[in-house]
Amino acid sequence: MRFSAVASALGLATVASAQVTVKVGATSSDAGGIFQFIPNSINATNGTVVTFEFTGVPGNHSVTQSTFADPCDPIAGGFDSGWVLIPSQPSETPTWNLTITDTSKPLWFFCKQLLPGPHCSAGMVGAINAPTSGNTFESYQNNAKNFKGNSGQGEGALVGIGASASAGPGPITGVVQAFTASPVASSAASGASGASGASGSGTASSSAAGSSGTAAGNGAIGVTANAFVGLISAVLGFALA
Ligand SMILES: *[C@@H]1O[C@H](CO)[C@@H](O)[C@H](O)[C@H]1NC(C)=O
Ligand SMILES: *[C@@H]1O[C@H](CO)[C@@H](O)[C@H](O)[C@H]1NC(C)=O
Ligand SMILES: *[C@@H]1O[C@H](CO)[C@@H](O)[C@H](O)[C@H]1NC(C)=O
Ligand SMILES: *[C@@H]1O[C@H](CO)[C@@H](O)[C@H](O)[C@H]1NC(C)=O
Ligand SMILES: [Cu+2]
Repeated sequence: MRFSAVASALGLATVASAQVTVKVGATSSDAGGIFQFIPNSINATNGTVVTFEFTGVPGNHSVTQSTFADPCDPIAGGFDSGWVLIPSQPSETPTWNLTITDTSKPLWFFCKQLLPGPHCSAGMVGAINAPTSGNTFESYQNNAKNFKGNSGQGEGALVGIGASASAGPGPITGVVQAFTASPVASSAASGASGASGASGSGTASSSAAGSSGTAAGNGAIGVTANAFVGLISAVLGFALA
């Protein structure tokens, strides 16, 4: 008796929760290129778990909460997966599970990676429960593409506004590395280290990326015009500082 009561309670809990998958990053041979979330606009109910799959290989992406008006800067109190570097095909694709807790407002997110140019300005943004008129996903993405300079690199947390995670991305094993602090954005020197990262010599990649580090660098060099412009302005910003 007790057993079946527990079983039906579990059964209810399972039925009540839904799951949606969003891919983080693609490859240069995929339609739309490297810098995208697929799908990039979804609707979800309270309790839905959005499973972000870090499928971009090579890739070095994040899922970071922002606002409609300021698409490429982290929102204070927002969620943030941190970066997940995948220089070559991992044995297991890392995921990050974000549970939706408030559907009363749209949730906006972007990739805060600056190497080889800001991914956000290349259009790597996504939305959950975006309206179909007014502040639409398409307007948000256009704002992102028009964003000049570098995306904000502030650190978010697992718990965001309207959605939260109970753990970071995982598994982080083998070739995969996770970064939760930004080595490139704390000062004007960010332009310089961004440039060296873009040339495929990113220092933080160390041994795990060593054998396959060139793959990571080169893959990332599938630079879009936008990303390249971003990189150049980063370097210029440094030179003028
Ligand atoms: C989801 O939960 C939030 C509060 O946590 C509430 O404001 C919102 O109305 C809920 N949405 C639905 C569709 O029940
Ligand atoms: C998604 O949610 C928004 C906001 O509630 C709504 O306007 C839109 O029609 C929904 N889209 C789909 C495909 O259900
Ligand atoms: C995310 O959820 C999926 C499905 O439940 C699970 O297989 C996966 O291990 C979870 N990922 C993490 C990092 O907990
Ligand atoms: C991955 O991103 C982190 C954070 O921006 C950076 O420190 C690191 O150098 C990057 N690694 C590669 C190989 O691009
Ligand atoms: Cu990215």
